Amino acid sequence: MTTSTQSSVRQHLYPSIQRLAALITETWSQLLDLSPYALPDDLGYVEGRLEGEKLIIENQCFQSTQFRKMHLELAKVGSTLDILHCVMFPRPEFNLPMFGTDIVVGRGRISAAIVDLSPVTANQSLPTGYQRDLRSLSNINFSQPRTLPDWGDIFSDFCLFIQPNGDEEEEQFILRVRDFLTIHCQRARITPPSPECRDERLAGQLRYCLQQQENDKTRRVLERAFDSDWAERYMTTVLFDTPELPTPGDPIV
Ligand code: BLA
Repeated sequence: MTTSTQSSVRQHLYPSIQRLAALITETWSQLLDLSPYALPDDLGYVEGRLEGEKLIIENQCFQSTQFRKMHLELAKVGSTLDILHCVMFPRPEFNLPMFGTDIVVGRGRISAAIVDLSPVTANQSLPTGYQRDLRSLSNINFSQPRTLPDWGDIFSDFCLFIQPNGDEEEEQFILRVRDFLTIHCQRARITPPSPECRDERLAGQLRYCLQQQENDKTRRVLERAFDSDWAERYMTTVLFDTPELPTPGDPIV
């Protein structure tokens, strides 16, 4: 399978978004056993209009042994807004956190850049191996940290949320996402299934998705380009669909 097809939207996006998108799909295909994940038929590639400007959304979606769904979304709103959104939903049989990253570019510069490995256990802490790996990363000081909104208490203590200041900080952010993603894929490969805690992890994933659905800024962009029913359906079926019980055909253990 190929993950490198140049999409129509991709080459028109802000350069750091293009770079991070390529890095994510390369890392996935190098470190995980990818197979396709089907999105609802009409939601893979979508176009809407936002106050006269065209909104184009392009989705790439995979699954693997450890992940139910790995989603990379690239969106362009006319010439005003470029967005990269990525979430990896683990199969709940594995003791793995949620990986999430989002870059929002407005008026030619990044306004929000966030990356996290977010816990889904009842005690809301990351597995000890993750904590060790994340703690061993070098310290980077970004000049403009941002404050998380109230719903952001799903994120871990390692969450990085900034407005990068200049090319150098954008590059540092991309390298930090690469660090988080590499740690995640490598940990996932050596994590054996432990099905006894799956319900607890499912509850944690559900909480993560419900709180992400509270992000009014995302919802508003989608509502203006489409309508509120469409935005609701998109947020609950594509961006943050709540996990289901596995069916007998699922490729696990
Ligand atoms: C912020 N997300 C935003 C903003 C916009 C979007 C316009 C405001 C930018 C700013 O505050 O500077 C829009 N993001 C979108 C849209 C999509 C998207 C339309 O992904 C998809 C179609 N958001 C995520 C993920 C995380 C996330 C995975 O999708 C984190 C892992 C976080 N986005 C996030 C946070 C904010 C944000 C924390 C700031 C919210 C706030 O300050 O209230």
